[in-house]
Amino acid sequence: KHRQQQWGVTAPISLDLPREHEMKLTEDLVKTLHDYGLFESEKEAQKRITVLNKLNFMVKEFVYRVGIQRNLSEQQAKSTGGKIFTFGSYKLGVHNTGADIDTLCVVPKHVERDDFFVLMYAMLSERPEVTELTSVVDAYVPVIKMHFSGIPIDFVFARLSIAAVPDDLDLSDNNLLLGLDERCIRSLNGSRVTDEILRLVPSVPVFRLALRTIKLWAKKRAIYSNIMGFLGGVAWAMLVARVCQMYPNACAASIVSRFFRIMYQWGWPQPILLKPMEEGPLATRQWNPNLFPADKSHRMPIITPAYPSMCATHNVTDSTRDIMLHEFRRSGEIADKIVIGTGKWQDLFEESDFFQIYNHYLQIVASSFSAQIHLQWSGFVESRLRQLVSKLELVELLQIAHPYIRGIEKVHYCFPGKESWDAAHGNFNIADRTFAVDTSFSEQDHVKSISFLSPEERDSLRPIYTTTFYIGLKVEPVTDDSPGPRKLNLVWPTSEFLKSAKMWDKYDQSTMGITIKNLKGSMLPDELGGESRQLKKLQADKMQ
Ligand code: 3AT
Ligand code: MN
Ligand code: MN
Repeated sequence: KHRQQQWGVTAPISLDLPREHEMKLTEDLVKTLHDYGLFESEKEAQKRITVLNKLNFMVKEFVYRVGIQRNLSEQQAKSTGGKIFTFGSYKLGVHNTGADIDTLCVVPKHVERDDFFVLMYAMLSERPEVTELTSVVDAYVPVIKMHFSGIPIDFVFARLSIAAVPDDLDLSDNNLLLGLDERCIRSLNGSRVTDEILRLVPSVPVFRLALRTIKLWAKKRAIYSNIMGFLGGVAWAMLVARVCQMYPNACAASIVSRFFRIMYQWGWPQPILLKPMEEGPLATRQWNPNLFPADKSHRMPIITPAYPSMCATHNVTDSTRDIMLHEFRRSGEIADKIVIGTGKWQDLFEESDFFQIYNHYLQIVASSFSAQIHLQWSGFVESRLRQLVSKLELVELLQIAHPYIRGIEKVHYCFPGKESWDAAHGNFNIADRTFAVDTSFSEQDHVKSISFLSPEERDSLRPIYTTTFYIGLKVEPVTDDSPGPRKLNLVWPTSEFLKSAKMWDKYDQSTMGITIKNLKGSMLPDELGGESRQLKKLQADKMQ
């Protein structure tokens, strides 16, 4: 039976039901995703449910205890409720094994934000199941982070202006947002957006399978990262949801195979909307390119469906858009081959060759003298890289500035003095005392393994933490119109970037460092491809 309803802002492109070979392709796709180890075990799934039940119970206890503190009667305090909601990949039903559960704590008006970060935090710290408990109170969306029975949890908070939070509370009512703190609105909207996406797709199981595929693809192709100017989880979810709306009866294989061409041919910067934008009760502004110049500058606007609607992709730059369009086109061709049977799903998940394709890279190293400082400092530098990319885009003859989606984290054990200073400035030739940062290894394990030094020498070693980011530089090809030498002038963007990084209010030059170098591709560290590039070149030379 055909679904007659219109999903989204236009009529569907096709109401066709899946053909037999499309069903077969979908089966193959499921098998392939299993081969990549994407799905969690039944046991882990069960554990997540247990953990969420415990958290929900703790939230009620928390609301009750604050109620008693605020002089509510026993009876009143008990009846004020409180509950948790989930959002993110777990709620969408597309989480991989080991993924976090993004969890929202919703409380009635007598509970303050501080109570969450003090009393709830204390209650969690008393639980034997809770490890790695930290809080980030001053973030854009403040959060308590922890592992609960080994499951990573991001715990955010929203206080409503109602006296009680009943178990059947529905967060979709826009009026719930009235009179709330900005941070509470942002926290609520994580959950409201996820709920809306699920409500706006014709078939949730088809959507889930297609989204799992696209997420794996985007990670392999190194274009999954909101912070670096590509798309994050929510934006990819909205793109897949939009294609599902266009083909309400299609199976996952057909959604995936059409996804790439639709996104390549989309008339960007025309926005992707899952439904018409709503008017609402708040004074907060919504995305509107006709009113706000900043919104007009969005290159690939993808608009969240819950009021107040925002653009989830304001970080996209000219370079990252071009890179994504290139990937859409490339993968569209691969998908065609899969559909006609001359390719296989694995071809879609080929690793990005970022470290092979550019002749020049910028290497940005953030360093610190302690792990704790480094977490903040490298996070800050990472959040600033987009600004560097935007400035690079203005350099003459530079066509694309391509940021790699991840920083590479290392710890170096150095002798104090010159060696330490060098390391802090991005010069390490101490490979045998350098380690990739890995949570299963402690500093003690590292130092112990440096067995070629005497115990006294080992005692004097000091760790230097580094995170190294890369930006690939594509120079305009030589043409008749623009012949001649290609010399890029990167002085202005790089010096501006260093200056602005050092303007950070917590910057301290005695414990933190930052450097930028321009590297030839062949000079990349071996583990990133320097070696294989040299091999390739040797082979090429021999052939001639
Ligand atoms: P994973 O399966 O966890 O990798 P996910 O889509 O659940 O994928 P996250 O857990 O990172 O991704 O994020 C879930 C949601 O939390 C997405 C967004 O609504 C919100 N969120 C994440 N990071 C930030 C941030 N830095 N600022 C504001 N909101 C954020
Ligand atoms: Mn998550
Ligand atoms: Mn998270």
